[in-house]
Amino acid sequence: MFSNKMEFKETFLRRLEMTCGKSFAESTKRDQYDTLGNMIREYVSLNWIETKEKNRVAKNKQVYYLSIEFLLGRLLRHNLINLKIDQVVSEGLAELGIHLDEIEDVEVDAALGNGGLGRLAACFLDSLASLNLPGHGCGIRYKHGLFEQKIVDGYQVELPEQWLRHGHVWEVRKADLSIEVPFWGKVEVSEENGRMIFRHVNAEMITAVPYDMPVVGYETETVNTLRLWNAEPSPYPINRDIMQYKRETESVSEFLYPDDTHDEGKILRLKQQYFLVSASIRSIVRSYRKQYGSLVDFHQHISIHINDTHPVLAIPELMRILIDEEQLSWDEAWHITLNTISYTNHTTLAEALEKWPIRIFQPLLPRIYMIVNEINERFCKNLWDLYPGDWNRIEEMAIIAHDQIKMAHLALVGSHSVNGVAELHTEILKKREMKNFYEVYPEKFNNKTNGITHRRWLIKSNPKLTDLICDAIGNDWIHKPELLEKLEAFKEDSVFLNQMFLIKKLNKELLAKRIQDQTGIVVDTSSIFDIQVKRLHAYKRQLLNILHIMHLYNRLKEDSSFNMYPRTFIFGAKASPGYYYAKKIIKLINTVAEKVNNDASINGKLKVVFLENYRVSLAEDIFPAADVSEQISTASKEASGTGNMKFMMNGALTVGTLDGANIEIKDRVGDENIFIFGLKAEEVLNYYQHGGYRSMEYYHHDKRIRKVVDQLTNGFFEGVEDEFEAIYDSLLMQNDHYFVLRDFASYIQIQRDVDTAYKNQQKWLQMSLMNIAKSGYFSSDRTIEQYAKEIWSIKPVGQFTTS
Ligand code: 26V
Repeated sequence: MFSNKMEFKETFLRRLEMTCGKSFAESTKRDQYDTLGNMIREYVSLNWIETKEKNRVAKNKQVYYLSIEFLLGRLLRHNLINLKIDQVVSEGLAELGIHLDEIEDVEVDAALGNGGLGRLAACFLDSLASLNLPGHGCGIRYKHGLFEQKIVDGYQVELPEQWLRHGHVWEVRKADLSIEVPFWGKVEVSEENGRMIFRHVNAEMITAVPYDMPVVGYETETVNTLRLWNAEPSPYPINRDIMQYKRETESVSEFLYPDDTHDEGKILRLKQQYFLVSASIRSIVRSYRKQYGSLVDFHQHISIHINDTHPVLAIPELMRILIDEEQLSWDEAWHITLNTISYTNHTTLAEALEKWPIRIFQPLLPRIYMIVNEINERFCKNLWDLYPGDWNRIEEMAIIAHDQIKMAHLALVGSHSVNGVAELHTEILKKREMKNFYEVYPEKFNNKTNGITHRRWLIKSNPKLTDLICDAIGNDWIHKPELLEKLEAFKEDSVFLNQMFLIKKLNKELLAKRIQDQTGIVVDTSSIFDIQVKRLHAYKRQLLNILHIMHLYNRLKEDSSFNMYPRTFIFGAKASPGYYYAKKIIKLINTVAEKVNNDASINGKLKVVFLENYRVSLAEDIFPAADVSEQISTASKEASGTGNMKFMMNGALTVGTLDGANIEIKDRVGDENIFIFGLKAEEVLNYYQHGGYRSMEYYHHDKRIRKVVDQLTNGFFEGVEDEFEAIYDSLLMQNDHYFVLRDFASYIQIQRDVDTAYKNQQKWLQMSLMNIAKSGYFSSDRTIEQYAKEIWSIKPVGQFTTS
């Protein structure tokens, strides 16, 4: 299509006129973006076709990653980089007087996810393609992604997100590949030639229309597919009001669920889950049948991974196809299903474990319910053989109990592999949360510590640091990120360290400008940029951070000689719309910011910034500018965390608890290059089990704590005396479930250590360097290689015929 700058410019100008029907002079930034996006998508289409063809001919085993979320962010620059044409394009555009940055800003993030789980899925797609692995994503094409957040008077306000308003250049609608997904109705059972026949009758159909997006690997010819399903009215006849039917149908792919905290609309969530699963599995089976005919060797050519329990109905759906359509026996079908499906657990929080009341499940999915019931009965029978008479254990482990279906139990029973997302998390699953299951199926459990794609989170987001690294150690690390270790050789190189410092400073200036544009707050770029960005949740303890800031403010006010290095605390976080407590924390952060930022007497030593609408594209500007990374969850609660890895890779130092992947970061950088504080997981879990914690005692015995806690309600924040009662109560009346006061003193101390360390610039830069050098392990390429080898048994696609 184009192989140099000249050709690019010619093609671009011609296409612009053709597609927009305007001259270049008349064209808008959006016209230019659309033209470029369409060009790039077409540019990859040959390799896209060839990747499919190659996999088919070589009969490669393929993996399908089923996920209710894919938090992709923007794709233009990402694709340009992976195709290695970013330079040709940006130079070509520059000669036409166009800045690629400005065109990039036209693109709205594809925000089809809430946080870590969805972003992980997006990083995995990038690694699969970049490692030439045959792996595809299956998800839902939500009309509205995660809500847009505005801060009004310190409060979160949610607006519906509209990423499809101007269309989406990266997708291709494939209406001819649509699938009809049945809901409601009845199952008629009959017997024919000694075989039970199940017929799902009077079902209401929803049409699932696939939209495919190319997933381009870095410097490879592999182009995998992300297939997102759109819910549309079916052409099948229905017996009710057509308008109502249309509305209900379309609502299935209308909104991404921001959480499960509300009962209302739960049925819609279950519909979404079956819609995703049924459409995905049936389209996989359809193309499999076309190639192989029978399904008896399905598991040898196909792996289906379920990202958390949301797609767990893949298990009964595959059973249904194998039994009802393929006429296999239960045992044959079970063998194939078990060997096809693998499952990742992403949380141990009880409130996040999915359960469905039978009264909702059975009428909506009658045939699927029958199969789940059969799986449960057979499983309970096995348990009875293993633990005769142990009713309690069987009741606890059953898939269906007390009129509820437990999705995690179904996943554990129906898949051959169950993994946690960091070492500690996997140990907690094995020893505590899923102990009973581990006893029955020890061979299923394994760990796959999360990772992040260094292509987006270093190469794309921090080009200056990338260039510096390449100048120092060459380019090999891009394909083998563990080679970043070579940077260790520069530990005593003051020229190199100084360049690191200058790059950090430039990145901080860029962020400072953004902060000023967005909030009007002027921040000092020579202060420490101390950042906590992640979903707002009590267990992540943004509260600990903001109470500590209040403490620092108190110190500065009380004692004019109190010596602290100037610090800018930056927050970004969305709270679930129904999560009252989380919203109060946002208001508290903004209230503290207001007070501190406007108090001239502290000489700008402290600044507090809340950046609204935290999302992937904003994150890309934040991580490169961070000095300190806040990873302060209550130990045992954060399954892994992945923001921690993004900060580390950009040279920020972690202030963290021994939780999730923080532990593995510490193991790699060493105690001297990280700031660890607080209770350990074992201690937290013991408190939960045996009691013994009284938050009130910490309040009474530590006057620093007493002061900040009292300030929540004593009029210290003028005009909002009642605002923070719920927070006050959680700390004192409800005994501080997340141990904020318990860890407070230790947090103050570690933050003093940070202050001291930062004052020694050379030392700080060395620590920062060590973090970058050891971050290669946390590339999702390593994670995906482990999944490919140890769970999926898939191998890279061979060389292309055209190359
Ligand atoms: C979901 C919900 C929904 C109901 C309200 C409370 C609540 C709390 C937590 C969750 C988390 C759902 C699963 C999830 O997103 N887990 C995250 O997965 C990341 C990728 O593995 C991991 O890095 C994070 O530590 C983990 O929280």
